[in-house]
Amino acid sequence: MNITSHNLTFYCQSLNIRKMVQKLVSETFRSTFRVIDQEVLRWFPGHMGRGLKQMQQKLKSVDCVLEVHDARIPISGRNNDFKTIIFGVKPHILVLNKVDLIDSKHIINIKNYFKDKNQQIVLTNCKNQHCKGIQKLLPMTCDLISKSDRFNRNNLNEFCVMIIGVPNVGKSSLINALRNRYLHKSKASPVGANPGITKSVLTRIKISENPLIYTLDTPGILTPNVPNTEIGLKLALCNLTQNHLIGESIIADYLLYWLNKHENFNYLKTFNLTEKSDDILTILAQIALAKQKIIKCKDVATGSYVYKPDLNTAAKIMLEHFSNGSLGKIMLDVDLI
Ligand SMILES: Nc1nc2c(ncn2[C@@H]2O[C@H](COP(=O)(O)OP(=O)(O)O)[C@@H](O)[C@H]2O)c(=O)[nH]1
Ligand SMILES: [Mg+2]
Repeated sequence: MNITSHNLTFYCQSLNIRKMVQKLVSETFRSTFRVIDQEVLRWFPGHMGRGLKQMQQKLKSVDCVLEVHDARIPISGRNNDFKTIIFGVKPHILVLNKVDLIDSKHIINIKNYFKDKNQQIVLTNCKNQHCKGIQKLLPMTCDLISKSDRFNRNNLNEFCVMIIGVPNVGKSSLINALRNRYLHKSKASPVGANPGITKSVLTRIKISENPLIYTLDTPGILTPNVPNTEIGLKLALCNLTQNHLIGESIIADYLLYWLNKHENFNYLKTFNLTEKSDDILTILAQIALAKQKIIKCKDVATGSYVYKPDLNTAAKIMLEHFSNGSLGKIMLDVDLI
C-alpha cells in the first residue's frame, strides 16, 4: 500500500496540528474516566447463569472451593454470586493467579488487605509450577478441609476441590500445574488465551494420588451486573471478557487514562512517541502510522479513496503490549488497597 499518498500526508499534518493544540491547551490528565455509552458493558451471556446452577448442584460432592482471580485486579471484578451461592457454605481459598504480571512491591499490601478481611489467599504463577504459591496450595487446602465439617463426605478418603472464577483467570492452567507437579502428567484441561475455552461443565480431574485429590474444572462465570464502568473496563483490560463486544478503542482509552493518572509513561518508549497525551485518537493514530497499519476507505462526501490510520488495530496492539507486560508490571487496583 502506498502510505506516502497525498491523503495520508494530509492526515499526518492534521495530526500534528491536533497535537500542538493539545499541548497548548494543557498537559493535565483526566481524573475520572467516562464512557458515553454505558451499554457497551452489557456482556453477560445467558449460559453463565446455567453454569452457576450446575456448580451449585455439585456442591454436595465438594470439600473445598478454590476461587481463582487475576492478581492484576485482586479487588475488582470477582463475581459476588460465588460468595452467596458457592463458597458461603464450603471452605474457600482465594487464588490470585498471574502474579508474574504484577510488580512484587504490591504483594505485601495485597496480603495485608486480605489478612484484615480474614480471607485466606495464595498468589500463584501457573506458568511456573515450582512457584511458592503452587507449592503451598495443596497442603493449605488439605489443612483447611481437615479442620472443616465434611458432613456427608466424612468417611471418604478422597478430597474434591472445585475451581471457580471469572473466565480466563487461569483455572484450567492451575489444574494442569498442580497435576503436573503431583502426578507428573501433562495437560488435562484445555487452556486458551481467550475467554470461554472451558465449555464442558465440571470435569473431574485427578491431581494428586496421596492424598487422593480430585478437582472440578468449571467454565468461567462473570458477575451478571457490572457494578461500575471502571470494574468492567479493568476486567476487559485483563482480557477476562470478550473485548470485541466492548470495543478495543474504549478499552485502550481506559488504559491510557489509567497510565497517565498513575504517571506511568512507559508507553512513550514502548511506542516511540515524543509527547504524553490523554487523547486516545492521537496516540492510536501515531501507533498505527509507526506500525504501518493503514486502511483504505471511500470518502462518502467526495467518493474518492482515502488512506487512514487503522485505529482499531492500533488499539489491539496497545492492549497486547499491556497483556505481555511491555508497558510495565501493572496492578490496576493499586488505589483500592
Ligand atoms: N502470565 C500468566 N498467564 C497465565 C497464568 N495462568 C494462566 N495464564 C494464561 O491465561 C490464559 C487463560 O488460561 P486458562 O487456564 O484457559 O483460564 P480459564 O479460562 O480460567 O480456565 C491462557 O492464555 C494462559 O496461558 C499465569 O500465572 N501467568
Ligand atoms: Mg478453563
